[in-house]
Amino acid sequence: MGRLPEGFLWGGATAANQCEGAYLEGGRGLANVDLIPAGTDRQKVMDGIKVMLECEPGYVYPSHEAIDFYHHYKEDIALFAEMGFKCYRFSIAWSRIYPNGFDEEPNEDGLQFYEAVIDECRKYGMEPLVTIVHFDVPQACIKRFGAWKSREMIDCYLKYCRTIFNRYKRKVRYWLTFNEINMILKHPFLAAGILFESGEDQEEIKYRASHYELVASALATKLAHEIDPENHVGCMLAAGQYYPYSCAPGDVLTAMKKDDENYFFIDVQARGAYPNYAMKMLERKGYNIGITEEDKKILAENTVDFISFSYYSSRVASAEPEKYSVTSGNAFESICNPWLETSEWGWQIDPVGLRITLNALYERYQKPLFIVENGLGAVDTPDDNGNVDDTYRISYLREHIKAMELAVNEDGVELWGYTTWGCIDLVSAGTGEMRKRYGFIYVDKTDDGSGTLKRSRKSSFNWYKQVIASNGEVL
Ligand code: BGP
Repeated sequence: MGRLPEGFLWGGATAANQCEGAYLEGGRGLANVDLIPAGTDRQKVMDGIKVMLECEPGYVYPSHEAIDFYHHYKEDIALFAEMGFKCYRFSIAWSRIYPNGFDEEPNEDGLQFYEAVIDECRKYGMEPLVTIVHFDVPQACIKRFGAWKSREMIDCYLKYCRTIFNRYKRKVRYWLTFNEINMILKHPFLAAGILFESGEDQEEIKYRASHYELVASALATKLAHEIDPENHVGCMLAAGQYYPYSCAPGDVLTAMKKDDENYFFIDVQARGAYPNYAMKMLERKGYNIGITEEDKKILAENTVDFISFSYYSSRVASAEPEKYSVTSGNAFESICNPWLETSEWGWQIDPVGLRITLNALYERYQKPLFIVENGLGAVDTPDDNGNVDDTYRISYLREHIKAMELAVNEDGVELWGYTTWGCIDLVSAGTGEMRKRYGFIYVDKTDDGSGTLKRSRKSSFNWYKQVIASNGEVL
């Protein structure tokens, strides 16, 4: 395969709540992500249907220990460095910095923890790519303001941003404002701490909360640039192009409309204004989401520098969806694509779809792109010697990297980097399971909480190392 441009940022990605554990250590406050249990009620809590604002007896909360990255970060980052990572994407837990979200002063212990993580990356020449919010909202903000239902969250968020932008100035140059910002439409409690009262129009609330996040994202972009003009700020979309089920015009139109529902967020963040189709939708539904003239100015003047996204699969839509069976990959319902294979968790596998998505995003926005999540969640079974031979993961990644290289070298897409999801095994966001693994590094921990937390290299570890060393040529 062709090589990628010099300086291409190869690496891996994690999120605080899925790997750190130590949920109450170092002065950390509780957050929505600590209140989402594993098991059958997980979905209802993530969707804001079952209210769980305190940890309840009888439930297991996977974020509380996760893989204990909090106490293992040096060992873990050393392993990333051994693979040759040029970049490590991680998130800061908001409630480690501001335990309640609205505290007067930040929590020094939390600031020091991330400083140590960042310094460790820098020691190995690894660029930190920091997600400011990866789904987390301090519990106290949910109780006091109803989380992102309220405009007051913008000030809390900006205070947090100001603190971390100043503290990590010149050490961190790449920032993402909100992980998978469109996830708020699918799992509002997981993604934004939102709960619903009876009689509320849930969709209207989701769009209002989205609006506050979009304004907060634009103001954070402004602030990051003021504090250090060398900061690069990106948005982050759960992406995956919709295909029409057939060439029937109704299917094509439906697929286009389904894409708009997701691109809406990035249209605002990258172009600086609500697109007409969104304004029409809000008008048609009679939603008042509180957009002010001042908001419009903020959005227009502070667009993002680059567009990042997660990609796990393409999606399929039809004007008559009831005729077909559905599958759901990364929360986005889709008609089953008969041309594709499916993972053990029902996510369809489509490397060509990555090339299509890269082209679609680049054509639409003409801004640099960054793939910040991609990977295969699978059951890994260590052999008698404890080795995991994850050839299935290698083939998944190989095909996706090939498609990415074609998008860059044949189609001319400007792409800054590629960080695979869950470069070390961690808790699944969707299911709360440990057995859904994505890593190059195996972590000895099971769903019942047992295990030594010992880390070991899978076959994909050495494979990815050679991919990075050859800058994508040897796959
Ligand atoms: C995205 C999230 C990640 C991650 C990934 C894989 O939605 O940004 O946090 O977990 O999907 O999903 P899952 O963990 O459900 O397999």
